Amino acid sequence: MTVAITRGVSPSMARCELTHAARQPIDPAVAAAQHAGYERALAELGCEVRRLPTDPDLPDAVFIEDTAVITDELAVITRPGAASRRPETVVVAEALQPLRPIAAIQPPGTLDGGDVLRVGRVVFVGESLRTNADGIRQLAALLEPLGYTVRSVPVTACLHLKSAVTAVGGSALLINREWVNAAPFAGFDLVDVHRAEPAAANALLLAGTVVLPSAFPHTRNRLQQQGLRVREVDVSELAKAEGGVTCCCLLLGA
Ligand code: CIR
Repeated sequence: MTVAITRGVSPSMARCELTHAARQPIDPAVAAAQHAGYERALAELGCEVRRLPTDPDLPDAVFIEDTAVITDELAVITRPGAASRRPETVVVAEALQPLRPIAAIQPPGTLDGGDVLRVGRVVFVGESLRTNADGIRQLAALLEPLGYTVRSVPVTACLHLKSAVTAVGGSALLINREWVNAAPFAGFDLVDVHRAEPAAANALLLAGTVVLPSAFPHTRNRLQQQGLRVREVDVSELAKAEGGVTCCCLLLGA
């Protein structure tokens, strides 16, 4: 069974890191209710959901994806690019310790899990404001001996690589070409987000179903026209903190 590790919404979420979005009031209670709905969707899709406790001093803790990169063989604890987020990794490392051999990105490397898009044995890593070349080099040194190919992709127009491109099944990638150059993804079937929904490229593929924010109905239609199954979730309050659907879980065995 796929295990989905999540982390509760922090009461201090309104003080989250923001890069591209303007700060607006965030109601942690609304965010927590939406997060619980997201966890229910993961459970309905067959996951065992394990929620780690949040921390009032870690506003972005709910975005647990950024703290680790997990394969069948290894868990790599990241060194998030935002200094405020580095303490988030402590409880995540403790939770993953019994489940995988553990490695960790070391200074001066930085790496956010949101920059890591794994498709089979190919791992695309965004070089972004959060992930630097040394972090990518360290990840490659850990994964390539295990048979993975690591490819660096420049990311300048959005927060993370997976803000702009995610896997949605088979060889299909959902992409916003205005936020990332499509050239590194030649050979994949590219599904473009709808022009009116630039943030829709962050989708979570789980058990053959694409989990997508309900804010993106035009892109949902496009995915369904491709024969893909879509499960919508309302994550509008989490989106105010620049979070999407990939960033709220770590998956093991997906
Ligand atoms: C941050 O800026 O780090 C958080 N406010 C949002 C992180 C979203 N993470 C992700 O999409 N992987």
